Order: sequence, then structure tokens, then C-alpha cells
Amino acid sequence: MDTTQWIVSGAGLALILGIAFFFFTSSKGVAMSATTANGIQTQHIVVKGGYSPSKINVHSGEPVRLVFERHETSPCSEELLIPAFGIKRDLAPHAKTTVEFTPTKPGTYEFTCGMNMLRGSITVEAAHQ
Ligand SMILES: [Cu+2]
Repeated sequence: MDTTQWIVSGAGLALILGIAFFFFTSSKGVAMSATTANGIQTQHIVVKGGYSPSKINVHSGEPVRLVFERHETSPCSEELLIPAFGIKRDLAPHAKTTVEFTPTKPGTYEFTCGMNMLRGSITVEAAHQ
């Protein structure tokens, strides 16, 4: 390869790495702390080929409201399970579905689609003093 080809290949590689980095660091893997309003810890979660954000941080002892906004009709995501809090709900396509529970014990609890393919987790931290 001559110099021009090296530069073009290098630029292409840099672009691919940049895109991969962008997707890796946006939404997935970054834990979001729920926002508290009127004593309720609230987090919106977009459902489209996965959950974003997929990691939620909340505090123990205060009600949690998760608003799932499902932006697809794929059968994979139509059911939502949060077994630790006894939640099993159908998510209507292109609509919001709200689930509420109050965590009482710190720990990390999974939520998944009905097939256990899409996954997220709720980390419950110690109660506010
Ligand atoms: Cu699924």
C-alpha cells in the first residue's frame, strides 16, 4: 500500500472505532440515578432492542416509578418481568407503561423481557438518612 492508502485505511479504522466507542458509551452500561419528585424516584426507560438506560440506581425505602416507553412492536420486548418485585407486565407498543414498587433491601435486581433476552438491572442503595 502507498501512503494515501494507509491514510484512507487509517481514517476508516478511526471512524469505525469512533462509532463503536460512541455506541458503547452512550446509554448501555451507564447507570442512571432515578430523579426524585414528590417523594417518588422516577426513571424513564426507552424499550427498543434493549432497555436504555439498562442500569438504574435507586435508594431503598422510597417508592420507585419506572416508566417504560416501548418504541417498537418486536415481540421480544412485549413482556416485562421484574421478579424481585413481583412485576409481570405487558408493554403496549408505542406507549408508556408505568410500574411502581418500593424497594426495602439494598441489592441489585434484574429486569428482563419475557424471554430473558433483554436485560437490565436496578441497583438499590442504602436508604437516605
Ligand atoms: Cu425477548
